[in-house]
Amino acid sequence: MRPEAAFEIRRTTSIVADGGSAEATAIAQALAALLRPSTEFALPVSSSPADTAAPNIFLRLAADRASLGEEGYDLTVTSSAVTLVANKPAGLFRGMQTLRQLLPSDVESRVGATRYLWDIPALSIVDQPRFAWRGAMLDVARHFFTVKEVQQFIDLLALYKMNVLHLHLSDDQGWRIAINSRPTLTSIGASTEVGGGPGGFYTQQDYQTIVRYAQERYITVVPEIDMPGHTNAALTAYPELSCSSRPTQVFTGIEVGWSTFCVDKEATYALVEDVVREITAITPGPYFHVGGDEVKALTNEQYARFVERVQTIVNRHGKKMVGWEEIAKAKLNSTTLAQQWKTDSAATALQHGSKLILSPGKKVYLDMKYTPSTELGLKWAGYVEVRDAYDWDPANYLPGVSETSIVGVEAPLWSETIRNITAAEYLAMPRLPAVAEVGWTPQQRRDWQSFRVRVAAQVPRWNYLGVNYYRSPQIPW
Ligand code: TNX
Repeated sequence: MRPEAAFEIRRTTSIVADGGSAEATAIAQALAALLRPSTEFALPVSSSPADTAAPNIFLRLAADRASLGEEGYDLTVTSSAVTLVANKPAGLFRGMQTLRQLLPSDVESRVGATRYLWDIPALSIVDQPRFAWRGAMLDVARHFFTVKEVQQFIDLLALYKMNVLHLHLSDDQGWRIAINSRPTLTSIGASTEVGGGPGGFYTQQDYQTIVRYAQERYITVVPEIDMPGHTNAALTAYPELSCSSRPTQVFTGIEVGWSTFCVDKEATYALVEDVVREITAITPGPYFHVGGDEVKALTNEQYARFVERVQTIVNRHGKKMVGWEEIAKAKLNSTTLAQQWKTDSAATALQHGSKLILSPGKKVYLDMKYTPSTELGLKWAGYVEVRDAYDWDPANYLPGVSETSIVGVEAPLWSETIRNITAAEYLAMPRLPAVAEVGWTPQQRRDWQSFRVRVAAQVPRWNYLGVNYYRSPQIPW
């Protein structure tokens, strides 16, 4: 049987946003912008094709395709047309990433690639994600990352159809977002970082730039202010919120678990109120992450009382609470999400009716070393090679936790040992695409042997994009 002829992008091709909706048009424009530098074609975006005889690309939002859900898409490629249909704009955006993957990798070139043919193989795909939450976390507190670096990280998430960027905005070593009613949080609390570097913080405008950049890629930003522990930076600005009230020193080391807000002081809740109010006001997504991990300086009763009160504050500001799994010691409500990173508290969280985000350290912690000889990273959860990150089933990982209790998976990248985006990429690639596939593709269609070949084929793209990666011996590069 002869394979069907491929679609070929020509100079005369139009990108047609069917129906001309603002969202479909913006996605069509993003596709035109992606294609322009490499192909040197200035493809028109319109609501009807400039040349009906040309091979055209159609993007369509179809109200009658509810079965495609929030992010599913239906892609058909023949020699005469590309037709991408989705029920929701996010689905068109995800489908556009598939189209991007189907094009020759030279499409990623930012200068004219002298190429003969911009072809897309004939095919038809109906595709949608297994889990609604497919995320990565960037710790901008231990080391600060610039807005541009965060955008580079978002680009990687978008390429692999992830939809959540969790920003760890505060920790013992730094407070990284301006709170206008509490200027010292950043004027004092952002002044350094692990190792004693200059630190830094985002103005609210910077944060909104990040949020908008993510939003354009259908990625939800989940801001985290870690409390009541991991709060030394805040306590350098507000020493009166520690139980001892003694001035606190800036901290540039990496030990955890020793700092805490004094949970018996009303002033603590006044601060939390100001912080939650200001951050939720500039966060369009439905979540606010309160951290809650590793508090060794409080009793369980004190800890639970704090988390319950903060849950009320977060909910009153219209957001659902997310916290690290330790929050299950408190009474959670059913809209709260518990993020599992060890294994011990899943059952309790489920009893509250809360759902889980799975971030098991041994599988998806992007800051774990790949092998003993990896220079960057930590190793408390073990070494995490690419296959470890790929070859596990979220629905089969924690005893008593099945598919319906899991909202999804998230890969945290803690930054004690990484100082810039190049180092972040080395740890994220190729484990981040591995976790992306754990989150997107149903278990029965996942296969390590297939993944390792497909991920190797990504390298020319990473080279064009300037993305650093670990040359794992498990991958046939
Ligand atoms: C544990 S995972 C932490 C972080 C560290 C990380 C390093 C979690 C909720 N807390 O404070 O940065 O290990 O891997």
